[in-house]
Order: sequence, then structure tokens, then C-alpha cells
Amino acid sequence: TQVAPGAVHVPGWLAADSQGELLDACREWARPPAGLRTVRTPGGGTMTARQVCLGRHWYPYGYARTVVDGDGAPVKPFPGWLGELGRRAVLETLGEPPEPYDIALINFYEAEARMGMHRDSDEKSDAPVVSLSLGDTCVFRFGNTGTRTRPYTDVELRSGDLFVFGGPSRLAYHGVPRVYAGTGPPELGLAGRLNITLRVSGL
Ligand code: MD5
Ligand code: FE
Repeated sequence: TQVAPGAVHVPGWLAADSQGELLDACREWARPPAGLRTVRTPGGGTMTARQVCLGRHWYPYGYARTVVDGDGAPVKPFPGWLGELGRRAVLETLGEPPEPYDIALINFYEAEARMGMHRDSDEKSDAPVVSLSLGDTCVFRFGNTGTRTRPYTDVELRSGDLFVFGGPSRLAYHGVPRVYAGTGPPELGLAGRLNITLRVSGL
């Protein structure tokens, strides 16, 4: 389903077994060193979703090879199979092959976690961002490029959903105002929500 030009939502893109494999991988990546951490914003706040990065480490607002604002360890490598998954996602939705993906940001939302409206502008490439969701259903809020304010399009993202943000939607404001606790597939065994985004750093 196209939500806006270049913004395509594919419910249930990942089959149940693929969701389980991706979750297992996320659990490995979440372990220290360079594991799951709390992100501190420049304003002195903390993000309620916790994060782990592969390939390069995102910190407000740039990319580094080590966890500069955490344990300082080298960031875990970005695996080739994850890049292939991203390439396939973009081919199937936008019909054009992207540049090779080299970064993953994995956000873990517990029941009360959310993400405020923001734009992802720290990548030097305009390649589409690929988003995969696991676990609890959330409200994903898709906004506009020029302003953080309304009108918004609210979309529910469920376990296994794919969302690709390319073209004119790449720099749109977006956020996660709400996670519905306990709504994920019971057989997945995840309490909370995971979102994996694949990006091209352009570095
Ligand atoms: C999430 N993550 O559900 C979202 C999904 C983040 C983030 O926002 O920055 O880690 S990715 C949503 C996204 C990425 C790039 C562009 C747009 C949305 N967009 O144009 O709406 O944890
Ligand atoms: Fe974002």
C-alpha cells in the first residue's frame, strides 16, 4: 500500500519463521559489547526506545565506528544477509535496486516507549530506508517533509510488516506515538516491539 509517494507499506512481508530468525539475530546484537543502549539527546533528554546499531553507530547527530556515547566498543559488523534482505525489499516495493545497505538501527520499544516526530537526515545518501517491525503493534505516524505538524497519516505497524521510505518520503517527519503492549504474535516470544531500519550511510 502506498501511503505517500515513495512510502510503501507491505503488511506481513516477513513470514513467521523469518521473524523468528530476525529476532534471534537482534538478541545477539543486543548483547554487549556495543549492545543495546539508552540514547541521550543533545538537549539532555533520553529516548524511551533503546537502540543497538550495526555497521556504524548513530549518535545525535552523526555516525561513528565505535559506540562513542556508550561503552566505546567497535560497532558490530553489518551482515551481508541483512543487506540482501533490504535490497529485496526495495526491489519488490519501488522496483529499483538501491545502493548497498551498510547500517542497521534497531530500536526496542517497551510498553511505555515512543518516538517523537523527527526526520532522519544524518545519512549522506538519499537511498530509501527499509523498516521491519517485530512484536507488538504500534501506531506509526507519517507526516510531511516541510513541517513537523499536521496533517499526519497514522498507520498501524504489526509484526512482520515492511515499510520502505524512498523518494519524496525519505526526509518526511515521522514518529511512533504509541505501542500496544501484548499485541505481538505469542509464538514469537517477544515482549515489546522491535524495529529494524536499514540505511545507506553514504560514508
Ligand atoms: C521505528 N524508526 O519504528 C522507526 C521506523 C528511527 C525511526 O524512526 O529513526 O529509527 S523507521 C521510519 C522512517 C525512516 C526514514 C524515513 C521515514 C520513516 N519517513 O519518511 O517517514 O522505530
Ligand atoms: Fe526515524
